[in-house]
Order: sequence, then structure tokens, then C-alpha cells
Amino acid sequence: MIDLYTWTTPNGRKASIMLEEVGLPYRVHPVDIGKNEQFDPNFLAISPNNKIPAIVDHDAPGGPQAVFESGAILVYLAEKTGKLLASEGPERWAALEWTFWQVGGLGPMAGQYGYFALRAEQKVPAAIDRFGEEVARLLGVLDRRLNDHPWIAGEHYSIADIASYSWTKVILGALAKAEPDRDPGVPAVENWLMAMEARLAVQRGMAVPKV
Ligand SMILES: N[C@@H](CCC(=O)N[C@@H](CS)C(=O)NCC(=O)O)C(=O)O
Repeated sequence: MIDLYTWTTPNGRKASIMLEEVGLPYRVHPVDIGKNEQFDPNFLAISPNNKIPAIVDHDAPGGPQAVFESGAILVYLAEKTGKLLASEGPERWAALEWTFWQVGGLGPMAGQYGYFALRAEQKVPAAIDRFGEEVARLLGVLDRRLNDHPWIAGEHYSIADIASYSWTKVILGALAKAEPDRDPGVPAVENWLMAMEARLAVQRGMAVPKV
């Protein structure tokens, strides 16, 4: 059994979509980050960076294994099940490249853009421009990739698609709200989002946690 510590945010959804995709049984523990539950010492013992998602795998060889950081969770579950990450060859490295690309780039930049463009009380035009331009650039990079390949890693659906899905939805939503007249111009991304949304595991994972 796997314990999943998560909340209703894009990083949390990566882990729940992955668990749904690989079909492992899991228990959901909502961590309400709006109420600072991520600072509870019991949660910090599992996730010392006070962020969701985190998992504890009670069936790991050698005893319970805790894993924090969404990218590490995706790789851990892929390696545990032998699913959604090729064991060798170009698609393995493409899946890992694009997963790290999302965790280190698309996610943080989108988070900062959403904060400065939509939530910050003080409007800082330089920050909105800086993160807005970077988010648009990253979306363009993803669009070019998906123009040439059906899935992010290449021919096969993988952890790289799961990593980018929830954040791409959030970015397009934030851009539409902040700049309703601007077309992001990413048709390959839009098609890929539809293919993602057609997957039952994606629909189920996006509904976790139920709060
Ligand atoms: N790099 C981390 C980022 C996780 C993250 O930013 N989680 C947010 C919610 S989406 C969080 O828990 N924030 C609570 C806090 O910062 O106190 C990952 O990919 O897992």
C-alpha cells in the first residue's frame, strides 16, 4: 500500500495521475496547504521541504520508503512498476529530460507568473513581463516538441506527459485570465491536452484529493 500526501494543486495531481496510471493501491492524505498543514512535524518527517506531493511506499524492499519531489515520485513509481519510463534507449532519456524540464522550468515559472499576474496585491509589471515571457517561451518549446512527436518523450506516453499536463492546463488558464485577448498559439499543445484528457487515469487523478 502507498500513502499519498497531496493537495488540489498541479504538483499533487502529477502523483495521483501516476498512481492511477500504474494501478497501484493507494490511500490519500489531504494536506491543506492553505491551513499550513505542510508544516506539521509528522508531514515534515516525510517531506522536509514542506511541500506536497509526497508518498510512503509500505511495500518497498527493506521497509517503508518515503519519497518527496514530484519528479522523484514519478521516477520511483515508474521504476517500481516498470511502466511509463523506458528501461533504456532514447525514449528513456527523452522522458527524463522533459520531466526535469518541467520540474525545473515550466512548473516554477508558471507558479511565479500566476502569482505576479493574478494573485499578488502589489502589481509589479517587470515581474509579470519577465515570467509571462518565460512561460510563453516554454509553451513554445513544448509546442514544437509536440508538433514532431505524439507524446513528449516520443512515440510513447510516459511520465514526461504526466509531469507537464496539470501545469500546462494551469498556465493556459492563467494566461487566458490575465490576457484574454492574446492567443498563446500552441495548437500541438492543445491537441496533446485533449489526448491527455481522454485518458481515464488522468481524469481520476485530477479528482484527487476529494475535499
Ligand atoms: N518541486 C516541488 C514543488 C512542490 C510544490 O511547490 N508544492 C506546493 C503545492 S503545488 C506546496 O506544497 N506548497 C506549500 C508551501 O510552499 O508551503 C515538486 O515538484 O514536488
